[in-house]
Amino acid sequence: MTVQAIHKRASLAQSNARRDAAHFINGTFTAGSTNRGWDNHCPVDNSVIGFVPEGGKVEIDQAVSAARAALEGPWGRMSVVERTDLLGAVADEITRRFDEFLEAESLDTGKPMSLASHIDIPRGAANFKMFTDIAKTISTECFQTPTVDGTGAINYGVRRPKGVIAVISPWNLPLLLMTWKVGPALALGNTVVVKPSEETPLTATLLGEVMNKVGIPKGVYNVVHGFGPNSAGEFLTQHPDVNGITFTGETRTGEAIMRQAALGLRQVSFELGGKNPAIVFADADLDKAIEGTTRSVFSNTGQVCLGTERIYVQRPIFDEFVCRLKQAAETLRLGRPEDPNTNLGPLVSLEHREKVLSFYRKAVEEGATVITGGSIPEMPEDLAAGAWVQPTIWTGLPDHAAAVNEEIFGPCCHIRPFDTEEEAVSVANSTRYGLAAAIWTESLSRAHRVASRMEVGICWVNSWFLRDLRTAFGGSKTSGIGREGGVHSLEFYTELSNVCIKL
Ligand code: NAD
Ligand code: 6OD
Repeated sequence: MTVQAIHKRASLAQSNARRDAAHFINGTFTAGSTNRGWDNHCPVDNSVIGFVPEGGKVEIDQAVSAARAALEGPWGRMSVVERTDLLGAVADEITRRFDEFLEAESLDTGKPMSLASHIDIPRGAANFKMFTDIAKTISTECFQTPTVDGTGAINYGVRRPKGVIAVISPWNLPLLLMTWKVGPALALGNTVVVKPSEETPLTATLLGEVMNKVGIPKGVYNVVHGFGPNSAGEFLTQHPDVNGITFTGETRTGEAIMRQAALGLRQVSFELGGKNPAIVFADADLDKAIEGTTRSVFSNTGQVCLGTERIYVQRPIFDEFVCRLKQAAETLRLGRPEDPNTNLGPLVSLEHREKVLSFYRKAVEEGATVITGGSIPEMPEDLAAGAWVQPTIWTGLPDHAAAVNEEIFGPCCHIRPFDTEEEAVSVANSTRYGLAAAIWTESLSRAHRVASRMEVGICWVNSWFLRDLRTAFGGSKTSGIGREGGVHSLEFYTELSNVCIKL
């Protein structure tokens, strides 16, 4: 969809169609049996956009049984070519229904359509396409083994699907992050039960229609809505017939899920929180550093796990950097998702805004100088009830301040000067998180040197969120367990067995 087409669209608020969500179990949409659920609010204006049923133990049992049966039925018997052809069709169908996915994602999250149409929805399709290519080219190791009788043996590896995979996904990039798990899981022959975030149920539900349309067998892709503790999330991750749990979300939730996964010793793959640094050296191309850092701090209203919340700038360019990032932040336009001039949507919910604002208050209590922002912006009357917050920049906080150490997940950052490369590396690495970092320098030697010392899963140099889906993706320290992406996804989504044949 072009930006012009987006511009012509009727405003989301004017489209009164309700978007009720439903569970998708064994190829059928259902409201389930609990008679419980919640209203789904659009964070743009807090309007109710539909109802979401809450799944309980019954729905989780049904979904896991359907996933198990599909594994042992037609899906399990398909050749890799048949399977990946179907998943290629899923990608094509997402692209064909691009506008519906775009509208659903914007309704749930409030994010600008210009952003979702470049990132979220195309990646939803690409996540299926890329892993179909990987699945078709899997190779395993082979050894010729000497034996005492001289005849020898051959050892070779066989990869089998892991089984029924529980996918627990967050709200910030709902379709992108859910398909980032579902794509490889299905391409490698598994079946899935997805528990999307309670904040963003719509695109996971819509994907059920796509699965049926292209002929994915019943039970391969299941969705059960609900919350985490004592709800669908906990019931799913504790279910004894789930073979693996892949989760993206907060580190603390990861700890809870790990305890749940310990029952029956199920394997986990975790992509968790971050408190990502950017280091800007005095030799950086400042135009590029400002452009890239504006994106890495404020994109998706700061709700990107890879986003920058700490910026370290070498002293000679510190004042100029602060001044120029302030200017960039103040030119961002908050507004409706369908307005092509909007760069910044609301936060995902009023509840999340309260968390972000609590950090805004705390930063001031801890001694921050507020360079820009710091509170709730004035919005037109029709948007005033939405979860809007000002893009915010601080300086002057001590290294131990909460706003410098805890993940805020909002459009905000702290900028601190440094003098030497050694100091920059040390402060950048000084948190319990280790997800991503960005380095801005024109020195190739420095780029290599510093990148190799960053305690993170991904380090960008002179860029940010430049993704090649074949590369390893994940976090170190408390930012994750395991790596996914490209062939690395084989580690979690398949079981590797060794066959030893005596000749
Ligand atoms: P969250 O941890 O609150 O929720 C994520 C999912 O877990 C939701 O579906 C939720 O219902 C479910 N859940 C919560 N408690 C559960 C439990 N006890 N058992 C089972 N499921 C449970 O995260 P969020 O607020 O939706 O997302 C924001 C967080 O996600 C941030 O911390 C962000 O950094 C992180 N994140 C990380 C990555 C990454 O790749 N590392 C990507 C995106 C988001
Ligand atoms: O690009 C990806 O594959 C990915 N998992 C991005 C995560 C972004 C976090 O918000």
